[in-house]
Amino acid sequence: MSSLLLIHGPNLNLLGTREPEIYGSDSLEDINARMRLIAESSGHELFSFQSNHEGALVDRIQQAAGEGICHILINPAAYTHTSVALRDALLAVGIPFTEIHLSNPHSREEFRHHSFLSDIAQGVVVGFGPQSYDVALTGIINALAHH
Ligand code: CA2
Repeated sequence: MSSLLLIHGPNLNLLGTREPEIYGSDSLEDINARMRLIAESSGHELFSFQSNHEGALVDRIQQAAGEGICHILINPAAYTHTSVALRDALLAVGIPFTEIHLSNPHSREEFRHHSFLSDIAQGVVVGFGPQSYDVALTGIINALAHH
C-alpha cells in the first residue's frame, strides 16, 4: 500500500461555484472523494489538503516527508506561475510529484505559460477539467504497480 497526497492551491476551494465553463462543475470535495475512491480501490490511501496560503502549502509539503508519502499530486493554481517557495519545498523533500491543471494554461494568457514546477515534475496533466485528476492518479497507480 502506498500513501498519496493531493494538494490544491489558492481559490480551488471555489470549484463548482463559479466559472464552470473553465473549471468544470465538480466541487473540490467531489474531486477529493473520487480520488480517494480510485486510490482505495487499488489498495492505496490518499490524503487531501487545500490552502489559499503559500506558506501553508509549503508546510504541508514539508510535513509529507515525515509521513511516508510516496507521491504528491498538486494543482498549485496561481502559485504555479509565481512560487519559487513551492519549487524549493518539493525539491527539498524529494518526493516525486505530478502537476495537474483543470484548464490548459498554454492556451490562456501568456503569464500562465511558465510553470515553476513542470521541469522537476514526474508528470504534468492539463486541460481535461476535473478529469485531469483522474488521468494523473490512474497513471501514478499504474506506475507504482510496475515499480
Ligand atoms: O487550470 C488550473 O487548474 C489552474 O491551476 C487554475 C488556477 C490558474 O491560476 C492556473 O493558471 C491554472 C486558478 C484557480 C482558480 O479556481 C477557481 C475555481 C472556481 C472559480 C474561480 C476560480
